[in-house]
Amino acid sequence: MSEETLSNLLKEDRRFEPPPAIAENANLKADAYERAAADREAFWAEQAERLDWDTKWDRVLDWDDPPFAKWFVGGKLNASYNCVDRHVEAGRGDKVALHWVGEPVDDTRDITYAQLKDEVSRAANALTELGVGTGDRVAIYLPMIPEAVVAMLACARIGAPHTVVFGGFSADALASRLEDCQAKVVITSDGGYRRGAPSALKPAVDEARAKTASNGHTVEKVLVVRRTGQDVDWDDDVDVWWHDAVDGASADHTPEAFDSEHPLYVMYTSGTTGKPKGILHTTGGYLTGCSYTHWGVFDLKRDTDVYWCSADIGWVTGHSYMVYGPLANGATQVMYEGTPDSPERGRWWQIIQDYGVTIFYTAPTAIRSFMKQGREIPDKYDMSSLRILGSVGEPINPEAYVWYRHVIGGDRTPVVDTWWQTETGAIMISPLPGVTAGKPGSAMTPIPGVSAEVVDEEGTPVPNGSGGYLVLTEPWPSMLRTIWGDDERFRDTYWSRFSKQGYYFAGDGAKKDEDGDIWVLGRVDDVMNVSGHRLSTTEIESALVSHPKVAEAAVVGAKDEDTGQAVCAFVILRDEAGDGGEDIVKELRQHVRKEIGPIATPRQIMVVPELPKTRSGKIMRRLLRDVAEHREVGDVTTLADSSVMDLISSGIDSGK
Ligand code: 6R9
Repeated sequence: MSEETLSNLLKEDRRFEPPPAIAENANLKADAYERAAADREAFWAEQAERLDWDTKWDRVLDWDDPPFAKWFVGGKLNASYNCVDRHVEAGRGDKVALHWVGEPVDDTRDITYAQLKDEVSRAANALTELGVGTGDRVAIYLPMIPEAVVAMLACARIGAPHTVVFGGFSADALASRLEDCQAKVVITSDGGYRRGAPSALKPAVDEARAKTASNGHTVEKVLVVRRTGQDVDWDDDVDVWWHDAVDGASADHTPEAFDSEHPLYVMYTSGTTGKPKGILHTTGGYLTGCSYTHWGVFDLKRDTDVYWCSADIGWVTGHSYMVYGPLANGATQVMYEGTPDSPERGRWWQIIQDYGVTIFYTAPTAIRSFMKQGREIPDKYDMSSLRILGSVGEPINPEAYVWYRHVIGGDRTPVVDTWWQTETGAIMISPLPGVTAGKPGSAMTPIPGVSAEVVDEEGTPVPNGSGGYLVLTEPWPSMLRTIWGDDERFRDTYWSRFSKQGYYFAGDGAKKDEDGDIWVLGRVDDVMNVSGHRLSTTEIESALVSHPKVAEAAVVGAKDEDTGQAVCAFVILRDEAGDGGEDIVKELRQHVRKEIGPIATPRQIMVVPELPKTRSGKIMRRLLRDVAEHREVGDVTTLADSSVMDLISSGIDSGK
């Protein structure tokens, strides 16, 4: 990667020291880095002790047959027992596990650990009754209701790997996942609430089931939660109401201890290109990674913190940081069913105020949309309970970071910009709230126990101040074990690029600044080559977002006869900027020119009302590239809102 890359971002010189109160009492202090570096396996073994093991392991890591790792070999445990029962046995049964907030205002439930244990046990008994055995796959297609958590833990309890499919995915997307992992049972609901109105889910399951049947795969049972009360088609041979099967089941269930390497779940990555990959996570290492990072990176104080992760359960963040991490740690957390702006734009801040949330974890895309609405909205709420803020999913623009810290965190709160992936299972690169002086826009350094590098084409570490490919150089407990049913693709995708060194290739570009801190630039396929210069989409997006009229920006490289690729930008303006004025495009081109240099000047800037995003908030640049290169827009099935592309295309056609 050329030296010009990211010089703009690296000009960032704001630093935020950890607040003394957090630094003094931090769960992870600076010495953890040294201890982990001195003996990595001993450090991870120490973290695994956070869990309750039925049988202790006799070997920490088996890396005899890379890239197929085995962690805590010979150990046995039950993930559901670790997330639920052990807290009840320790006398904390009355502690709230979930403050569940429904989409309709005042539809709330507080669920204690004791209640959760009973419900998970009933569901485990019900699943067994329906014929689900150890190793059978169960698909979960539910809205953000407590039954989603219960279903996951019930599967884990009986050793049936779950695959949670995001409720916004289409019947086709569901069908391909059901087939790929040969799911025996699907757990769904009649529907869910979205922006005040019920929306159906069960019909998509019916359709997906018909589709898989025509391809020779049989889903045996569908367990249906009644959420909205809307009418559903019913097949007596297959469909079973949750309240019939679960409510009457016994709340006694003895969890069986499974091998540390027993499959826990398969999570399909949203896949910006190609067929979705079923990422396999197993039990002992994964739970160790989630528990350790949730405790260390968020500095969780079990008895006083109220934690809230806004991610959907159908995304890996919902798995690691709403279910397995926080529950293994006995945390009290908020779970919210709805969207941030329904029924009004302050809904999230209202929830933070009402529940006294102390740790809040969300995505840059959400932060930027709040920036766009203006600080008057959050300013109406008392959010003084917050002490730590987290960000995940994409690089956070320095402006968004500073706004988040300032407006939401009242300038008290460290912001942890956490880099990780579905594949890594848990946070890999992040500041530590009690140790690191945060730099807006940088994910900083690998956490203790993790070993990352930025390397060049040959796999050699680049010097400080240079860019390259982000790799993980040592195995870690929560690493993916394979791609479900496709070991070859697993090797090819992640381990062949730097096979000589045995590095895991994350698919992201990154840069080390002069201090050696890591700036993640985004997917390598989002890196453009303009006249032989490598330019990062993130760099130009950050420049655009630093303009006072711009709320959000997406940049793609479009084929160009002269320069190879040319920069095309799509921008959403801030509400107060109106239509931006006649010269808005010129003004923005000049701004980028000034911020980064002539080479980065966009050939084309399109002012648009929305950007196409996946449910996890990632901008689908592939679709924008189609628009920029005047092609027919490709597959939009993984978009959160598929009408967005029509909006964009029609705005452009009409010359706006
Ligand atoms: C957890 C999650 C993984 C990809 C990853 C990278 C991007 C995630 C980031 C980040 C910069 C961060 N990403 N966190 N980029 N800074 N803090 O998002 O998993 O959906 O698998 O996406 O997201 O490009 O490779 P997943």
